[in-house]
Amino acid sequence: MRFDILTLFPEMFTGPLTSSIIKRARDRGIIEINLFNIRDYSTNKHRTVDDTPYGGGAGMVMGPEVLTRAIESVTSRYGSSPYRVILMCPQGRVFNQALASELAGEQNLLFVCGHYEGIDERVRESLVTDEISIGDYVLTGGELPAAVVVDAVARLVPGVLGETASIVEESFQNNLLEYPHYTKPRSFRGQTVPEVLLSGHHEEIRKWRRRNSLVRTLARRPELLLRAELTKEDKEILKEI
Ligand code: 4GN
Repeated sequence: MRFDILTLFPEMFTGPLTSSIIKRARDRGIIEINLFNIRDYSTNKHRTVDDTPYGGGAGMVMGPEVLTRAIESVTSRYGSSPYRVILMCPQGRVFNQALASELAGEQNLLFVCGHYEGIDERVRESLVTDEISIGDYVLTGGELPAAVVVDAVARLVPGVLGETASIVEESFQNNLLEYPHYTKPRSFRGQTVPEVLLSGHHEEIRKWRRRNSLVRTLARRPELLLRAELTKEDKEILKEI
């Protein structure tokens, strides 16, 4: 799967996209990530990419010529393969695990990271296919949101994660929060590991984990339970709590 990113600050991606699991996946050729500097598509002598807004007001707007040239240059680079052109912006569809799975089914994603007050509306209308927000807050640019989406989507690409880690995924996709985890030592500063986890009784452990997932979800994110697939046993547990 290929991720292309249009940005004014490619260096903002170096940390998150050259470390850990994403680095390994890139090195192995499972995913490809390319960064393009929007400024390279400017044709004027100061290489500017923004201009004052029609109608007046504070701030600057990223103009349509440079952005259009940048987007079309990237989407035509690899023949005519279909592209989702994703603009990261606070007005977009709120990102979640379901949208991550949807995007993981694509071959090519192009992320456009906006700056200043925003981008010219005509680029949105003609070239952007998706507007995505990572949550209800405003950042200085779309770079950190794009890195978040790339990471969440990349880890769903087959081969990027090992098998054990993918279980975490299933758990969230079923709209339940994870149960608590423990490792050695058995006792740490007076806090002990729940006895059942040391017992070796697989069925008891499974029940304890399920119960704790349900308790946690009910306490912290009750709205998720409405979308979770619950067994009769789960419903009994919830009633009891
Ligand atoms: C996306 C972009 C927040 C998000 C952004 C978000 C850059 N802030 N919640 N900032 O996903 C105006 C034009 C703000 C660019 C945009």
